[in-house]
Amino acid sequence: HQELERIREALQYGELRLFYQPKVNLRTGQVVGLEALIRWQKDADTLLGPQDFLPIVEHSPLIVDIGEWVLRQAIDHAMQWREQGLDLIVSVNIAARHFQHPDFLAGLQRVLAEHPEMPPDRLELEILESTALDDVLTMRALMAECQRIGVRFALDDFGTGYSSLSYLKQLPADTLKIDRSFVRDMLDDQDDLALVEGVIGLAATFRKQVVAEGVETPEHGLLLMQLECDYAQGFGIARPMPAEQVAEWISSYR
Ligand code: G
Ligand code: G
Ligand code: NA
Repeated sequence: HQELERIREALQYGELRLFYQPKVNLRTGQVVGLEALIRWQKDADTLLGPQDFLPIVEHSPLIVDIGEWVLRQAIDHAMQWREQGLDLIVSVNIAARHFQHPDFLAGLQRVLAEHPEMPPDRLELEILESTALDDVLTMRALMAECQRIGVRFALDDFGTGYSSLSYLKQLPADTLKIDRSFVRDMLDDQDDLALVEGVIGLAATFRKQVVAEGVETPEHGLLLMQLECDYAQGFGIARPMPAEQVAEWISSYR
């Protein structure tokens, strides 16, 4: 497939880049971490988002190569920020096919071994709630093996899958990320508000941290604070930015 070959070249020629979106603690206002978001700089004026090219590679082995590149690049950036005195958790989105690949754990260990100064607990892997529910027993075992080396897990787009309470109890996730569609509409829609409140309550019950995604306005932030949500991420705080802008953005925040 020609498109797939073109994306393989993009990886080889260094056209893939990571942008980062900050995550802030709603109680302290501190920047606690960043989510790595992949982009394809196809030419000087064309920056493609993940939805423009990841679906093409999602079912090909190339997703594993891209996934390992993302992990390595994100850890490189995290190390650069650490050298500047910034202790941040870097979150990386992991595709289902990459996570379920038999070599995932070995690949993760290899990347971490290349960076012995990187504390594994400063790396968080985001997997979709729907992926985690695919085969709960297998996923639980995979997550537990990764946690044994110290990395954290977040369940992404939480609320869009069908997590039963018993599944949630079985999955060793550290963090729930409330899907941005619920956060976006919670000010106008009682059902979405109830869902946001419900996920925050679930997180408290299961002693997990909770992040609201898609926080676009101060009103969203204020309500989330009142609901005692731990963390927020969204355009209202910052848009995803190139790695080179992160340190300066953090120093000017607040
Ligand atoms: O950055 P943007 O909002 O366009 O991202 C859209 C979706 O693509 C998000 O749901 C995000 O989880 C996913 N995504 C972004 N970067 C990566 C990545 O490096 N790997 C994988 N597998 N998914 C990503
Ligand atoms: O959960 P997921 O990894 O899909 O979320 C990351 C994606 O969401 C990125 O593509 C990012 O650009 C997008 N995003 C981040 N904050 C906001 C926001 O406040 N509003 C909207 N509409 N999209 C956002
Ligand atoms: Na994500």
